[in-house]
Amino acid sequence: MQAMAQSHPNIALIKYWGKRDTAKNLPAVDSLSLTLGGLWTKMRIDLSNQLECDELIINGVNNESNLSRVSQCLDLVMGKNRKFAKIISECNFPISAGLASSSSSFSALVVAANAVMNKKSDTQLFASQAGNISGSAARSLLGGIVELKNISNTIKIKQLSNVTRWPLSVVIAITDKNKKSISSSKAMNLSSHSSPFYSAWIENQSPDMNEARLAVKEKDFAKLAAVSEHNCLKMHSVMWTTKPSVVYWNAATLNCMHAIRDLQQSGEPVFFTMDAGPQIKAVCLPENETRIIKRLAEIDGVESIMTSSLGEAPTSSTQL
Ligand code: 2P0
Repeated sequence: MQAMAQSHPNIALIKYWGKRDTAKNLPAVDSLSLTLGGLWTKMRIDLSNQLECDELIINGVNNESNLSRVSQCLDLVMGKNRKFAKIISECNFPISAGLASSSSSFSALVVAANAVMNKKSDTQLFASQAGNISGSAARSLLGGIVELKNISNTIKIKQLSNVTRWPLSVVIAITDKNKKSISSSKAMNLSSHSSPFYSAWIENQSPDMNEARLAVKEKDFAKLAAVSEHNCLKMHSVMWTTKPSVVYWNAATLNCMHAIRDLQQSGEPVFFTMDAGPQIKAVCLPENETRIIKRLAEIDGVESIMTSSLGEAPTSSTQL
């Protein structure tokens, strides 16, 4: 039996940083994200009686370092008595570099694993399974603009806007394709124990969520820009004040931020966000995308540019 799934990564505008339950991987705060249609992960699962263990191949290369997390995800969805699987993953963007590859990878894996078991599609269940392995992956189960809420001992996801209601573009300036120095999981765990700003971060998330939700409802770009940049810089302040400090930015990241601020000064509707990595994402309106690409491409240290409109929920197919 074989199943394939394709899923898009998402970037949070109102971020998740820290867990309220590490065993269940439950986030400490609610979050809000954009699903990125231009970026994708394709995941194929082949179940076989011939295999003696799981095998993982990412972009054509055997991958040992992510195998245990992938096997853990398959155990969660399929049960521990499952057959071993060959998992073949393909991604059209750099992985483990702050471009949310775990969100597209684990959402695709959960969808493919359920498909290979012939399980009926269940977005909330799939989101909680994906979230159990990677907090951000839960949000990739829906397209457009997505909210993740903490509900008692689980999470719920909700689409706030579909891909056509409020089309937004994301211009991604890649400033370093290398693997990040510390994983998000490890870094956020350190932050929760050592940053003096961590408690303030948790306490102030709810007003940011309310503001962003309202901005999406009203399609108010300036409102979404202001709260998103504020929330992003607040998360990075928590990272910077972690012991030892977690600094994902490089010089080009900062230069891109200044360039985006200059564009804002000249009246351009654009704003920045950065995750656990040095890449900068500029959110803008589709009609202005070309100008933003041109400006960011001129900056020293920008290695390449990717662009994305909003993307849809994952898709899957099976084969005997
Ligand atoms: C987010 N990030 O909301 C935030 C912003 C990175 C910075 O969710 O520990 O790799 O596996 O649940 O899913 C990092 O994502 O973290 C993350 P884990 P994950 O997108």
